[in-house]
Amino acid sequence: MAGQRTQLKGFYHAEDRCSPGGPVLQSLEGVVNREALQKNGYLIVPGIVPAELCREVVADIDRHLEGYAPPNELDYYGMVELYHAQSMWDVRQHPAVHAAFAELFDTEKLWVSIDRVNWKSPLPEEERPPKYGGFIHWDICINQKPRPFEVQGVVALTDTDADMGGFQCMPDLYRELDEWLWKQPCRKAQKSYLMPPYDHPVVVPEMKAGDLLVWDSFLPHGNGINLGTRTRYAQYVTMTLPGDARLGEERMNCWFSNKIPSGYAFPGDMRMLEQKMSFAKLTEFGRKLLGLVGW
Ligand SMILES: O=C(O)CCC(=O)C(=O)O
Repeated sequence: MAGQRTQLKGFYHAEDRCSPGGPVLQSLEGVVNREALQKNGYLIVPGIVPAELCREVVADIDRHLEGYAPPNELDYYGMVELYHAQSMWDVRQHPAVHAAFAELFDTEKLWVSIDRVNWKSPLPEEERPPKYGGFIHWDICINQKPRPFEVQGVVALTDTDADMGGFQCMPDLYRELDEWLWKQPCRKAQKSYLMPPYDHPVVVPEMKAGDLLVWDSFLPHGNGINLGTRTRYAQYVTMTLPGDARLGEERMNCWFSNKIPSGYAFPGDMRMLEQKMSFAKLTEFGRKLLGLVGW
């Protein structure tokens, strides 16, 4: 295992914002801060996705949303039903993104999630102050013992200040989760959404374009309301250990037919725009990350 990690510890192109002289190669060692993940429930890997690639995803989101804003798509959460743009697959198969997750999982043998993007425009003046402060939830059953190692991730595609409705979370509650669960009236039927007023402080990390934020699925999290002046653009990306052959086939189908991934969370786009497009090109590496070929 150790040998495998050393091999993976390669390098990634840090963005020119880090080095004004142009892109440089930087080691991932020490950049993936496992301690932060343990302590706060999340970590940020700075500048891991190149600026050009972020701009391409932003352009694809804008194209997808052109002339279209039905309430079910541009909802309160900002989720956009776009899954298969080439640019999005290029983020998923970007070697540095994989290297970051490989550091966390201690193995390069991973599958990448097929997930959507986020677009959240500033709240119109007439709707301010907002009635809500965004949402906080969990996507998994938090009563599991022992806790499985599951992480989720989001890439900021543009600079995202703390007032722009981006990722928000409760590190204090993450640290006290066991005690807190114990005090709940019915631990088995624990609701996955927390309702305000909250008992724990909400932390909103600022992110720069190209930053990857990875959080432990046991961290209560969500996103906020955009009270800034710029739109939030983000792409969700995470990795997991490979699943079985049936799941591999389902994923292949999803990619090949530009379908929505299975699961209650993904309603899909009513216009079926993606289904009319050809499937995204995968690198050899991307084929492994999809599960089309073995590692
Ligand atoms: O928009 C975000 O950064 C958080 C999204 C979220 O809550 C989720 O993916 O479960």
